[in-house]
Amino acid sequence: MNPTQTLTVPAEPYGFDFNPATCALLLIDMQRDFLEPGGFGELLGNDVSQLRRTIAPNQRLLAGWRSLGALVIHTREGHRPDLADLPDTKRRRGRGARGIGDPGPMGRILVRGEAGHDLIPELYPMAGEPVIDKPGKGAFWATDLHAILQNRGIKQLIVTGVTTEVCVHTTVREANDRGYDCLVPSDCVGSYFPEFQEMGLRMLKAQGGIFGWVSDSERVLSTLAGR
Ligand code: C5J
Repeated sequence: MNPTQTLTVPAEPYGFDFNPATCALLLIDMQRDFLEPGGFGELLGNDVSQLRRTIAPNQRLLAGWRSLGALVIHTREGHRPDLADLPDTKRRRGRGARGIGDPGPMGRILVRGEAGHDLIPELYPMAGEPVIDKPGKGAFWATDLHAILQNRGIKQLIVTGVTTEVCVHTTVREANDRGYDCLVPSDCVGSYFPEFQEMGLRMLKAQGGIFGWVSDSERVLSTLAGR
């Protein structure tokens, strides 16, 4: 990687200038319980195909990013097995028959170490790629993500994953307040709800990019290929 090379990805509301040496690809919560048929997400009545359409674009983007030798970071939402890091408010929220820590289709729901908590095999981390275990929706809250990014000299993030309006949005907002520029490729983020997908993306880039930029995986990969 050329540490001085600035690339520009066509994006909305305007081109996103970045340098892969100081930009990380951050994949949010591509976990089996959210994406796989038979997981917790589907048990709640959600249509997992809305999230699964993000797998192939993420695979292509991840392969392109890895080929540069640029930083890749993965996150997982979940809790300690004793649930000591689970706020009572989050445990009670939803009033569903089954909640966090209860037995689910792929082990205890959103508990670290359980099968459903793991990342999907299609996007599994490679050796050396940090995996951030986060108890909240945002990837900065109660994690060492900011320290890792600072230590690596990262100034910008390409944020992908699920779900658009929850953990992706919360993370982009947290990143924005900490001084990172964020680009979100629209085909690499997914929501169970099409209307939230659309509005979530519109909110990110509104008002001149109030939280960041929106593009897509093809435009990012074409920019990398033409460098
Ligand atoms: C994520 C959620 N990852 N929707 N979690 O967005 O609860």
